[in-house]
Amino acid sequence: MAHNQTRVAVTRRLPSEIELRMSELFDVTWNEHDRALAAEGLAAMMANNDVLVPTITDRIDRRLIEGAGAQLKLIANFGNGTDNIDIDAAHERGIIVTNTPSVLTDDTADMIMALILALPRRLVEGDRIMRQEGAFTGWSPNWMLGRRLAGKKLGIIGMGRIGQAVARRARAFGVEVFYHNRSRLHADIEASVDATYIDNLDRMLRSMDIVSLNCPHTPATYHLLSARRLALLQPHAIVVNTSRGEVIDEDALADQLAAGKLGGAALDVFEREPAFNPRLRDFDNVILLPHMSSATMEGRQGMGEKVIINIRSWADGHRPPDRVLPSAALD
Ligand code: 8YV
Repeated sequence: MAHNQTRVAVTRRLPSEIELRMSELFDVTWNEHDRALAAEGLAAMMANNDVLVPTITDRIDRRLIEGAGAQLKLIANFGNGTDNIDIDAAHERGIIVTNTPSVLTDDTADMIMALILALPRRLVEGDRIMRQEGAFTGWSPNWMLGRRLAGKKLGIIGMGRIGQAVARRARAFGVEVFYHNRSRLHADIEASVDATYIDNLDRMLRSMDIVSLNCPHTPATYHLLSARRLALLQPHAIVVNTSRGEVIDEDALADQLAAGKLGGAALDVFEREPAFNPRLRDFDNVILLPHMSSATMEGRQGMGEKVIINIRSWADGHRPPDRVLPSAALD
């Protein structure tokens, strides 16, 4: 199929350079209003386009996939995680699904490191104080004491690209790194990230000062940090979640914080996004971010370029480079 005959529907506005290039290459339908589409809007886009470019705000479930026009052959997700798409249903219908890996690894790892620094050093709390007229009355020895990072133990859950990038950064700050993963890393990679594998998640949780969630959301990782597991953490431990809200039982986390049994939490993702448990606003030892860990101009540009490359390869009759297979969706 000639590229400019490929009909592509894009569910959200993208960086302008990417939109321009896509308009040159393909016959594109845009969502001009840039508001998340309801199921009917998505169904309309899937009824007569060859390619759908969704984002995390679009739930492409089995019903939508089964109701799609026969011409829909590619779902080129603008995003790394694909838990918004029913990969099995797409596979059964012969629809290829692709994602945008690697281009947001460094940005996400930088944000995780920023949160690992910000929470124990009370960065956001300090800023909040300065914005309140008269709240800062002058220095004193016991003012705003936090906790030192060097020498602490970080437990990374999910040691893929992002987990490894976090490990490298944390080592530079003198942090001892441990990880839990479905399978142990190859010895060379493990040595290069200087991290110790712990096969039993419960055992790892009991001894960490910081826990970072870097695994995808799958049926196997839903509520991986359950009430029972959160209770295994040390009372000073902090939890950083930039993966998916569903990986933590958010209500149990709020209970644990309210009971003073946790050192704190830094959350960029939420179980019922964009909604979240409002009790989380009450705690000074919680940092809340609006799903922005990968939000850099360079990252979004890279994601857009990946989407274009995936569509072009498919339109040329090649296998798109970033295919997501049903088995990989369970990783
Ligand atoms: C993206 C993300 O911005 O790529 C991911 O998996 O979580 C985000 O950082 C979002 O998914 C875009 O669709």
